[in-house]
Amino acid sequence: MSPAPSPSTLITVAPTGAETTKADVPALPTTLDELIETARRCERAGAAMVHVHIRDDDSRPTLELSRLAETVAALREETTLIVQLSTGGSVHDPLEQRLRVLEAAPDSCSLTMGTVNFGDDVFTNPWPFIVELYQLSQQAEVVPEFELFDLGHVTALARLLDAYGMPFGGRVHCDLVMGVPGGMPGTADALVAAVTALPDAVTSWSATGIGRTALPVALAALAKGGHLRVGMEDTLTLARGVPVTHNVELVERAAALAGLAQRPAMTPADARTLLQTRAA
Ligand code: KMH
Ligand code: ZN
Repeated sequence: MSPAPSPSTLITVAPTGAETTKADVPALPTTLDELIETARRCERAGAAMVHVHIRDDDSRPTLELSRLAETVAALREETTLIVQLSTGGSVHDPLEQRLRVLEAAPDSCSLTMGTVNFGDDVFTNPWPFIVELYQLSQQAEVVPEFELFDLGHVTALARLLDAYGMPFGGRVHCDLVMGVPGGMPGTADALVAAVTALPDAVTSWSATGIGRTALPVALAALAKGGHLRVGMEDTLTLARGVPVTHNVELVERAAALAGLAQRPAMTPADARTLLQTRAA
């Protein structure tokens, strides 16, 4: 069962990710200054939440806690966006470090509902890790966004909620991550199948399509009443041979599509109400 369509669209921007190198894509925001500049522009263009991966001084993915805390503080200072830290990190990050991300006190955290092949790598999310991370999020009053890369992850979400109760805030928000080589395809058919299978407890969902599945997934999500996640973590071209030069281009396109669907971009304040994040 899917929740009723909301009258406006939550746009999440995922500006950096952990997979693309700065050397390959210089437009990727990897420093704190670049991230803040990106977040501010994306907020003005219609984003309400930012999904954050950070990099070290050599632009390599890191989960260093002091840097994460500094990033959360800077984003809070400079924007009103909901700050969501990735607990997925990179495929090379140890589970113990991924569990500690919540110590940086974000508003929200990603929480992937199962292991998935990830191109040539494996994105590891064993059940005991999922349970521990979920319970930590409940204790820390951090709202999880359940990342669903495959139909089996939808079933795992139902199992988690049945066994361990509702998230902090009492809402259940998830994100369909589609088109990862190894996960569900980025097609309208797959999106409908996943949305139809969502547990009744789900109160809102978004979708993101990797690479060239970005547009079909966004259009299908809007048609089904869902929200959108866009950004250079997921998509590096606007069209064949047309590189994204700034994350704001993807947010502007998402906001335009949401407007056409007559479900305009949601403000960060409305998104906080939707997700019931902890009061500042
Ligand atoms: N970088 C991927 C291995 C998340 O942020 O939680 C995992 C990922 C999901 O990006
Ligand atoms: Zn991520």
